[in-house]
Amino acid sequence: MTLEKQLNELFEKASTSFEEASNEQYYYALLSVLKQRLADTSIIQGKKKLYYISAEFLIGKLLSNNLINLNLYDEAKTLLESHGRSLAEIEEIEPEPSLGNGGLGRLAACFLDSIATLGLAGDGIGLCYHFGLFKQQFVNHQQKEEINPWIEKDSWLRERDVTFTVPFGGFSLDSKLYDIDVVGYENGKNQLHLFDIQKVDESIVHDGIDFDKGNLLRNLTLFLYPDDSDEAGRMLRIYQQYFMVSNGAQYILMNAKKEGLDLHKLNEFVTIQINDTHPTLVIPELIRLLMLEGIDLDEAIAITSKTCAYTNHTILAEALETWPRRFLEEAVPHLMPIIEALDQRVKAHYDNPSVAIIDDADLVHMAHIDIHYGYSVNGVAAIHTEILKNTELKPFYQIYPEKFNNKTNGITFRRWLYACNPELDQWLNQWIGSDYKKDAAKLEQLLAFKDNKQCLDELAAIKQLKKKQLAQMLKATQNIDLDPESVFCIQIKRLHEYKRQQMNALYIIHKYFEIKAGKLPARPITMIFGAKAAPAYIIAKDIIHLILCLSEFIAKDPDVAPYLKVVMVENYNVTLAEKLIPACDISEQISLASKEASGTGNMKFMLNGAVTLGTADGANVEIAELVGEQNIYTFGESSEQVIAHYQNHDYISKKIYKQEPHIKQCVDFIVSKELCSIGSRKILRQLQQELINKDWFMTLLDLNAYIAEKDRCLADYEKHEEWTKKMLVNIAKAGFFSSDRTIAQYNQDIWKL
Ligand code: Z15
Repeated sequence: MTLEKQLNELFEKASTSFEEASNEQYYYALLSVLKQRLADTSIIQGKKKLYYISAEFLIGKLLSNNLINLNLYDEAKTLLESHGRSLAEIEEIEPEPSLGNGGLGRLAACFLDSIATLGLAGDGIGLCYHFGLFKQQFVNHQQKEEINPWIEKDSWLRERDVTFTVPFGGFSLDSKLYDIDVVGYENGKNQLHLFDIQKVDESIVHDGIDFDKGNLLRNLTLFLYPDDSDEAGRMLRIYQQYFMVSNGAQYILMNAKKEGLDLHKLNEFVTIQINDTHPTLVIPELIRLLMLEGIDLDEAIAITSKTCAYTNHTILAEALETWPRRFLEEAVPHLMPIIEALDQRVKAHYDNPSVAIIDDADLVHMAHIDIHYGYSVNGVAAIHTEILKNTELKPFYQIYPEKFNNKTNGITFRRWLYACNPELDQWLNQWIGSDYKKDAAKLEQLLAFKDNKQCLDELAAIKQLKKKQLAQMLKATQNIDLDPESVFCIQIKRLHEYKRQQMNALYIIHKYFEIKAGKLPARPITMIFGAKAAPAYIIAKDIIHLILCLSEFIAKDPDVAPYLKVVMVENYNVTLAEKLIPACDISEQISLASKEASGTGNMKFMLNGAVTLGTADGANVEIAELVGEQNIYTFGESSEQVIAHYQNHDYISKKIYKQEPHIKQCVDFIVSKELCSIGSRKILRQLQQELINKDWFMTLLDLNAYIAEKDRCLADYEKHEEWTKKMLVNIAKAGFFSSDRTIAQYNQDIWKL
């Protein structure tokens, strides 16, 4: 049956028509039709199955994604257009499930898309948070958090008839399972299993995102923890993590038994990928459950160790989870004998306190459990894996060199090209055909048209169009005025000191001084930010305050406003990223070298024809190797230099502040009376002092190099044709960053499905 016929039937039932139906009616009709099509899609089968366990799956809206993968996108588009509607306006009705914080959660979502697209049997296991990552509002130039509900009566969730009992110290909780179908691009489907508790009480939330954290029975799955690369050492988080993995492990064993598999050979039929340390307790839990099946401790440990593999996503000390032993004793006392047994085995083998599971301070190191009792440890970009092997996890690498491997991250082109930039997709189809959709490496064929004037003109025109579309959208939704003729520099990512949004803010202050002094840029510059700060991360919130104050201050200065504009979009999320990325000229990837494990926004920008301005960090390094130095702007100290500064304690920001008058001038402007009259003197002072006296992530170290390279980049932007060539080369070389490639490598080296 055609989409048209199915929608028509639904509209008739609701006494409406293609002409009269509201966008809402269109959305829910499409949802219902697609859910049926998904239900009719066959589940991918295989002898061995992957379970990707993750506390976060930042799936974003699913309407366009599912239309594309079910091969209904063109049909839907044409149908809607014939009735004067657009997919974009109907998609606005869909709430975004923000079930993740940032890169790690979005990566998990891209991976599910690629796993299904490659026809691999692999399900996600996570939690059904009732409120996704908070909604961000700006009030008085400051971030305010609001709840972010997404579950409606009709949604992509499918209620399953599956429940497990999860034991905790002193009580137990029954679970309820919801599934979301994950359909591959022109392939069968897998599932994302999201576990919930039976009775969630949404009413206990009051005043922003505060709630009674003591009432576990009612609030376990209420919220996603709003921290990214930052540990929130709260008790509730342990309960969430154990609830997730116990349900996951019980689900895996239930299926294994249903299929009559030999549990002694579980590793031949099942592999579990542990996404960062958050699901680590699956290891002792699986051991416990295998023992309940009559398997002895030694064998249960051996089976589990051959089944579980671990991905590390960060070297930031504050993100490497450790739990005080007494927390675990309280929450999951039944796991403690197993964790202790695991620890004793390590201590019996290795006389090295740095690889212990339980350290002298009685802290339990989650990553250490994963590395000793998993069969693979991978980093997420080449440089990151090297740092793990040579620095962060060196003692482990010496014990288990064979376990360590790199899997450079990737992104799904279905969402980050076809869905968000259909114009660019069309252009690609015209110049190189559509083979690249199944084999991203084919994008390199574009290089043949590097000197083709028409090809370049069309590319430049698409960028211009996407900038205009963004301007219209931001005007309509946030009353922001953008000049599409200006150059768009975009930095969108979680707010964190190591990502150095504050360095970008200092560049803005530098430009402000230049313009004031009569040194005008060749064309107006628009600096666009989007970022949420963890609610408890004070400095991050202070940086947001600075950016919002600068934005207003510059807009009000008639000398400067025509040349410089600072925009911070409210509530940056996946949906906004899909609009911002295609409109970007310069992609800001300016983290302190060694600190950004990979980054994935950098890949999305490149694929959409932005040129990277970045440090030699994470996947930027691999982007630079691919595109060549002509087509990227790199600056700043290397990861080796930065690591040496930390080891030698020889970075002292105050020294730079005192020695470099221009840097001092920029830093001191943070507390100028102009800015303090717009914002809070106390907050701005606090931030300025932080930069002078601590600056843990070395903002001042690279500021001069950043200013010089950004200015060179902006000057090159004026060489129109050369710039468009750079855009083309970036697109042509982006094929490597398809998550289809990443997943093929995970499968070949780790999962062997
Ligand atoms: C997170 O988003 C990332 C790492 C973490 O340890 C946590 Cl808790 C959250 C990010 C990295 O910062 C980023 O560099 C990487 O691209 C992403 O994970 C996916 O690997």
